[in-house]
Amino acid sequence: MRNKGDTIAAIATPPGEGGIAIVRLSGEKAPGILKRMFAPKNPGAQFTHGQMHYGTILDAHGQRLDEAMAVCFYAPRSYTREDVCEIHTHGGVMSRLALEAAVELGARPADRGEFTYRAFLNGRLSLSRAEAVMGIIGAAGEESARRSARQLHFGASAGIGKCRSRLKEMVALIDAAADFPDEIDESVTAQRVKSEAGEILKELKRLCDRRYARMMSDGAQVVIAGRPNVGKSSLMNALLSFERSIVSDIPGTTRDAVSESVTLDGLRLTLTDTAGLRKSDDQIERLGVEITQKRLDGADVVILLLDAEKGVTQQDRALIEGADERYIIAYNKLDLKDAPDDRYPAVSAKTGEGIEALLQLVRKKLSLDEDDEKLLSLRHIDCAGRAIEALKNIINAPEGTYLDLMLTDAMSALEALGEIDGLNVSQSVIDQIFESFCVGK
Ligand SMILES: Nc1nc2c(ncn2[C@@H]2O[C@H](COP(=O)(O)OP(=O)(O)OP(=O)(O)O)[C@@H](O)[C@H]2O)c(=O)[nH]1
Ligand SMILES: [Mg+2]
Repeated sequence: MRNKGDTIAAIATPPGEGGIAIVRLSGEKAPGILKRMFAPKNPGAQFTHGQMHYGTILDAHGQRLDEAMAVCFYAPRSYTREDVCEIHTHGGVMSRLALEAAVELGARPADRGEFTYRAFLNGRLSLSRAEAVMGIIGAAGEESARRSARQLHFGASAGIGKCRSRLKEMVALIDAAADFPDEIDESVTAQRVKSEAGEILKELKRLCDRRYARMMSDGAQVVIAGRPNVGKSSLMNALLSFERSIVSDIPGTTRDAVSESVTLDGLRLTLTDTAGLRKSDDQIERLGVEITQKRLDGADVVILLLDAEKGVTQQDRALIEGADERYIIAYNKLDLKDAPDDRYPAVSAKTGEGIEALLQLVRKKLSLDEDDEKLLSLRHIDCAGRAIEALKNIINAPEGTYLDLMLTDAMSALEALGEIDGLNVSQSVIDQIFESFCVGK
């Protein structure tokens, strides 16, 4: 990030046409620049904190550009804790002209995430809260937006906060044993430290769920598989409520993976219809089956479809044997024939019967329980992972290990967890985080 003494400016709204676009300035010179490029209708307007004014935007040479609204938020009561001014112009070209005027009058175009970076530097947001801002903006569906908003409000995770407190108590315990060697038995303390390390480690493991974090940021992968002609493409279309995949009664119709996004109870899913699984002499179909296999490996949930009319064939049995806990096995074509047994749920892609219940099973498999403490960001999971390694050293320390060594590991664990909120994080890590932001945030 460049000089933090500069006054920065950017368009904070998405590019393109829109009713309104917001040009935002932050820094010492912001109110002065605003006064030169915005003429309020009421010439005596004082630009009091948070009060919106109607007026005209002018370019750097005082030429009238457009009607607009403008507002000032004075330090420290602003997003960045600096003086912030916003000009609400019409969307499209006009916002760009207003930004150019601000730059000509002395503002510098903001880098990616620079407003939020300043909020972080000025102590308004911890690093994990700043990351939550990004999580909200780029959320894959309502569910992850809601959870990122909670992270913005409460910090990365209440669970991490508790682990940090427990680690601090552990450090105090070791310190006390070192200070009063005659009164406190070192081996008893070592045992207590080990058992506490075990408890904290268990809690951290619960909070670190990479699959959950990935699903929150990218959405979940749901793959429909089965042998040819069982109705995979028909099910795909039924789940999407439109004809995305080609359906025909010729086995081997789908030869490539066909994906589409849907939202299920606020969570974004990528649904993938695949080529039917069978041995084939056709080279293209064989390639299709290879692709299916890859998609199956990366799936969060697999719907393995069987044909109720044909019953479970030898080929189905092989597929069922390969199923793991991610699989939902279901009969299709319930309208033609009742399911041969009640081991698996049954649907009809044709009539829609059972589809709602199938979706609920998918939801259950994704196990988005109400555990709000789980970490959302892979960076946070990496930090917690380093704490876990340090705790393992304590737990596995041989009998008679000096408490000093345990202290070093406890301190490393504490430091690793502190990095989640930005304590002792290197500048390059911070830069990397804010560079993933968009300009104007
Ligand atoms: N009656 C009935 N027919 C269905 C149902 N689902 C699919 N079919 C029919 O079964 C045939 C195969 O359907 P597809 O959806 O193309 O099957 P698929 O599994 O995608 O087949 P491949 O792409 O070849 O692997 C078509 O003639 C569909 O109309 C259903 O629920 N009921
Ligand atoms: Mg198909």
